[in-house]
Amino acid sequence: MTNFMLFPSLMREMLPTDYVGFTFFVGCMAMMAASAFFFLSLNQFDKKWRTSVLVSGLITFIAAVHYFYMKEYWAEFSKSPTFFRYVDWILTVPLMCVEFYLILKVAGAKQGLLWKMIFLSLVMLVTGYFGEAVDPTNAWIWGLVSGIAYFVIVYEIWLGEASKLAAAAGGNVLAAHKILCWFVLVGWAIYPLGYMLGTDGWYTSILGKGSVDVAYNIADAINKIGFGLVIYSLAVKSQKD
Ligand SMILES: *C/C=C(C)/C=C/C=C(C)/C=C/C1=C(C)CCCC1(C)C
Repeated sequence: MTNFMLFPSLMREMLPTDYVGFTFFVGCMAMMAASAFFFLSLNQFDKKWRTSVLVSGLITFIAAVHYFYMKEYWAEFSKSPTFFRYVDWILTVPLMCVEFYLILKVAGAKQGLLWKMIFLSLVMLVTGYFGEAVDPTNAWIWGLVSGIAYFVIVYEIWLGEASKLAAAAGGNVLAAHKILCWFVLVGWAIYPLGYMLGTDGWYTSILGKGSVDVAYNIADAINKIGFGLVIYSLAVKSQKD
């Protein structure tokens, strides 16, 4: 029989100690609020910046919908919604690459840079999914490959072509690019940490086990909403001068 129960979270008591469930709920509300904020602000921007702010809103909106499903999945099964998690990332991380590309376009960024970043992020995420969901006995190997792709992304934006374009653009774009670089270096580093807390590997004896979902939920809130706000304030500043 088909299960028509849309809101498992309403069918049972939420325990005050359910920190994972709590962060799923708060994450869902925060993503919805951020999306409303970005979408409703669109009218104040001219064409050049509207697309960037629109993409910020799409990122948090896609996440809001996935968080809605993830919080219900958690309420129903008390298991990590790994599938929804990675579908969300596969859609939103390439959109973050689009954001980098859009703000660097003023300095002459080529589409090749965009595809390179998207390719690297897909390698990072697909190998991560294999480590968590398909072949967890080799989690550390998949995590290592994923981590290498992550470092190439970090290199590309901090020292590679993207950083040179940002330097050439100067001004507000350079300042915003720098902040986004810190998001990728520090904010994104929470994800591999969460991965190591949630999978078994040589690192388990050092780190122990923890809630992969709490780590991912905190990281998503910082990275998706914070990243979007950096773009938003870049658009506000650039419009003034
Ligand atoms: C909005 C979602 C974002 C910004 C997700 C980012 C995800 C990562 C940077 C994930 C990275 C991983 C590694 C570097 C190694 C272990 C496997 C992953 C996929 C968790």
